[in-house]
Amino acid sequence: MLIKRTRGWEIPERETTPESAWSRRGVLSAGVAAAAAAALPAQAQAPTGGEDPSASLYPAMRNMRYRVDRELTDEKIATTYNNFYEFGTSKNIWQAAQRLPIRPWQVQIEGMVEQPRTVDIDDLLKAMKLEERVYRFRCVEAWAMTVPWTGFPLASLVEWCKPLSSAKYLQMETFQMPTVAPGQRATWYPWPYTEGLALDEATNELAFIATGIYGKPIPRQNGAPLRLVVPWKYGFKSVKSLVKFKFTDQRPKTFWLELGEREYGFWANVNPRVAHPRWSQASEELIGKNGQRVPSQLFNGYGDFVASLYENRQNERLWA
Ligand SMILES: Nc1nc2c(c(=O)[nH]1)N[C@H]1C(S)=C(S)[C@@H](COP(=O)(O)O)O[C@H]1N2
Ligand SMILES: [Mo]
Repeated sequence: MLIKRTRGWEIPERETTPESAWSRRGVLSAGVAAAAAAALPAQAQAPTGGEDPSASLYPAMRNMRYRVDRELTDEKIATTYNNFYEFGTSKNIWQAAQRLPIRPWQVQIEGMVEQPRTVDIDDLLKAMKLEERVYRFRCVEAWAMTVPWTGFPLASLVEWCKPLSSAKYLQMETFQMPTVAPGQRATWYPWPYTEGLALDEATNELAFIATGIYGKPIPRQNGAPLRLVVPWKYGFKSVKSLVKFKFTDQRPKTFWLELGEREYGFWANVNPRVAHPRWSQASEELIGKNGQRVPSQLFNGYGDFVASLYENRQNERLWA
């Protein structure tokens, strides 16, 4: 079927489906919603991993500015088909990931900021306004999902961190716990998993920190308790289980770039016309849809939001 591409903000609000999130958070009073959540403890929890002290923050209201012309991936598939090398190189790491302790969880803010600080995840969650966004997600391995993320714009976190005007990049780091994460005992990988964005990318409205998916706290296998989501870039940029945000004027080294400069660059924007050295990026498999493949899109379909970031970077290797 041919679908006319409509920019998210061109769709009038009244045409959009009133999601359960709207009624549950918007129409019910906070007290009633809290009581309802208390009556349904099983539903309020992540599918795996048990109690989460932030469970009552979910679901958050969906932001209808970000729309996709695809069905959501089944929650079961999005939470059992994962890339998380800290727990193994297969897609089937969700059980191994349950060993990750996600409380207490401290996040360090360092580098070129007015005041370096350490913040507890639950204090950070209180400081940020949560919303839900449905984004396409495109792995460099040519598979794709459509996930309802809950969290906050990375721009809000950047603002909260008060970077100095000299800062040009934001480096983000995953935990390092080789006793918990068997993959980190493989010493040939450059642990901890590190990623980075230029600061104008980090403050682009699409760049998101996810703390939940499918209206619940994010499960460990998907990057609890907080992970990056940059939907116009290949999935490996969307670094999981973050413990550090560092503002710097140096382009950060990144995990995949250190492993293979030829295959994985810093910018890693989706481009169907630029093949990976070992496979085509022209199309992608929709995970959980019986092997269905669809054409891939420049910037994963988000060019209206992000293409301008790269107009003055044409001399860079922008794709993969
Ligand atoms: N720390 C860490 N973050 C990571 C990865 C990883 O191995 N470790 N894999 C990346 C890759 S390649 C992809 S495709 C996505 C997968 O996210 P998902 O499992 O939630 O779909 O996470 C990214 N973030
Ligand atoms: Mo990926």
